[in-house]
Amino acid sequence: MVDHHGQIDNVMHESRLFPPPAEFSQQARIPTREAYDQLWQRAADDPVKFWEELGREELHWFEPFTKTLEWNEPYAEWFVGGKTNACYNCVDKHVNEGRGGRTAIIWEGEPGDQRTLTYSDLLEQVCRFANAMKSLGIGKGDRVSIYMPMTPELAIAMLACARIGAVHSVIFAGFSAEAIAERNNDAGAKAVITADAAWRRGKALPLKHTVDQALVKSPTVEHCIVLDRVNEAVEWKHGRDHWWHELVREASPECPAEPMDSEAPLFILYTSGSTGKPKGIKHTTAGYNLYAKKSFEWVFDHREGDVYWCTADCGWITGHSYVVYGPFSAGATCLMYEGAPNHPSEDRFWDIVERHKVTLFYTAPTAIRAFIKWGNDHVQMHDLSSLRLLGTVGEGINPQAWMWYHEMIGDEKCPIVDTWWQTETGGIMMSPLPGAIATKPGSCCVPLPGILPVIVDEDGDEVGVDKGGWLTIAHPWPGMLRGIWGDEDRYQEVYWSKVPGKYLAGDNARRDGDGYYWIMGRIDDVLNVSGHRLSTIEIESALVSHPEVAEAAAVGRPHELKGEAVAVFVTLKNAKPSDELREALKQHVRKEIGALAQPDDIRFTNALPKTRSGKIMRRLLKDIAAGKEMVGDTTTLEDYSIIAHLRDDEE
Ligand code: 6R9
Repeated sequence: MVDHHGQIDNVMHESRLFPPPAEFSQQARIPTREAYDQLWQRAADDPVKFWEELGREELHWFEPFTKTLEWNEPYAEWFVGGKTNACYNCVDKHVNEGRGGRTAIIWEGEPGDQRTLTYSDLLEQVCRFANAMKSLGIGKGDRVSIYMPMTPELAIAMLACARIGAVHSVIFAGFSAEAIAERNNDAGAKAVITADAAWRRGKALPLKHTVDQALVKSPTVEHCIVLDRVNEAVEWKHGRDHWWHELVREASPECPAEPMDSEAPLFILYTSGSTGKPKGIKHTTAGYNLYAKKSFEWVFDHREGDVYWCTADCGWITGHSYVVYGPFSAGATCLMYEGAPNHPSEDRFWDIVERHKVTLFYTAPTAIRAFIKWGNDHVQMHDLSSLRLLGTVGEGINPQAWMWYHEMIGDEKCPIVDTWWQTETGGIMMSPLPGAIATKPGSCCVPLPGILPVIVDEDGDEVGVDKGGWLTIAHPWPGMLRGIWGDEDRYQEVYWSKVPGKYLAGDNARRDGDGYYWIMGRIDDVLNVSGHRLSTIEIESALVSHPEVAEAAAVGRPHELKGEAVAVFVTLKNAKPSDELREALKQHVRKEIGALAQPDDIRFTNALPKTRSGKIMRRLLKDIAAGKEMVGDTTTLEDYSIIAHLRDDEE
């Protein structure tokens, strides 16, 4: 029985079950629990054969592969010997098979401007831009940073790189010049693609200006291509800078896709780990492409006629796999929106859903919490009856927010897919299959076919039902990362050293008696702020680079909208604590990393609590930041008086 009035908001005790709506299941790709069980079991019995068949059927091959998997732990090669092209699979395939007239992108700019591109239009624009890059000498294997607003050109730039075999590295357009330079240098980028500016809540963010500052410190970058989005005045370095529109005007609309080795790098995407330096997660061509396509089809149950909207920015993995590579490979019609959800008012998303008759909607819990706060009126003034499926990603969704999404947005008739995955996994690993799996609010439910999760203890032994432990994956899968750009050791160490033979995800999880998975947060010092991964050490490094800061510790604390907020504890060299300094430090972190890492709270203290061996006691700081009266184990604390002092310094 479904209990709509359960009071529980604690995922440890959540037991409500929401079966898939019958009308949804009837038409679904995977229509029953039995069908899912059979498919999953068949894949689990022989994962290599399972992926071999899909690999042959689902991708276009210039040359067929000769071996499905070459596994030398921790190095996987999928579809060895084959040649394919991710851009071809996303675009040409549809045009060549008679689907060129289908809408690929429905785009809405923040000021309200709109564009629609068919798959044929997309092909032409991708080819022109690919030729434009070639004319600058950019080709196979070159790295290209992309720092752009959510415009069709962002997707076009990614696809054009894939087409010519260049490796893209998309940098979210909120990152600072420092962060861009760090990524350019780590990847050895040859070019940067950007725009004059981006619209954000009616203001123009000067992207080109930020890139100019980064390029002073990016010696490998030879070219900067600039999209004229906002018509802002920009500085220009002749020879280095090129207008997008001028390049494509002269470029030919024909550009055959480059046959790429299955394992040729497709992109690098930087994400935070538990050290100060961001990791360049490397994904390759065929396996990633296949996994993005199949997971998209399974999880969103996509079919012709759907209007699919994933609200993620292409600066994150969700934008790579579920704005670009997954949906385009599946021939979907994708909505892309450039701006903020509350511009010009808090109903912007629902206005878009109504006007474009969106059927599949995928967003993040942090957005859902904002919608709840803004109030139901903004939702109720719109007709959302086109929706047939809702999804979430980026962090756990608490059952209360889940219920609001289910009732207020889904009108109790849309399955909710709570999708667990990571930059490293390439695609969704666990999620309810919407036609087959009854959902539980707060649970990401079950693994996708071909995915074998195992929860283990610190000795690597599998734990029992309802016992928390480390989430690992027991068998390689095509979408898995292939390494960290330029850092083999770190790849081995982070993901493969603690639990031999299994991929260590970095999350805690438990599996309940029905076989449902519940994600219980990170095992490392990675924060999840509004669904974005931040490294505590990265924030600390930024703080200590300020001349007045002696030492800093960053921790997460619960936050109503962001999920986690950044709280930092700072000891100063000579300066006296002041509100001005507090503000200056916030701005400093913003400059060093970007607005998303700006601390919410800064507390000044004479000393940080440390163990006798000198480790900062983060757990204790976490409790203090969260305002908890009782703090956990302090027996190893070196100087107990510090705690009293830290508590006194409430803001
Ligand atoms: C896709 C993405 C990955 C980390 C991951 C986990 C958290 C993501 C989640 C979730 C609970 C979900 N996470 N989805 N936690 N339920 N449905 O977000 O990639 O930015 O690399 O973050 O996000 O902690 O390990 P990424």
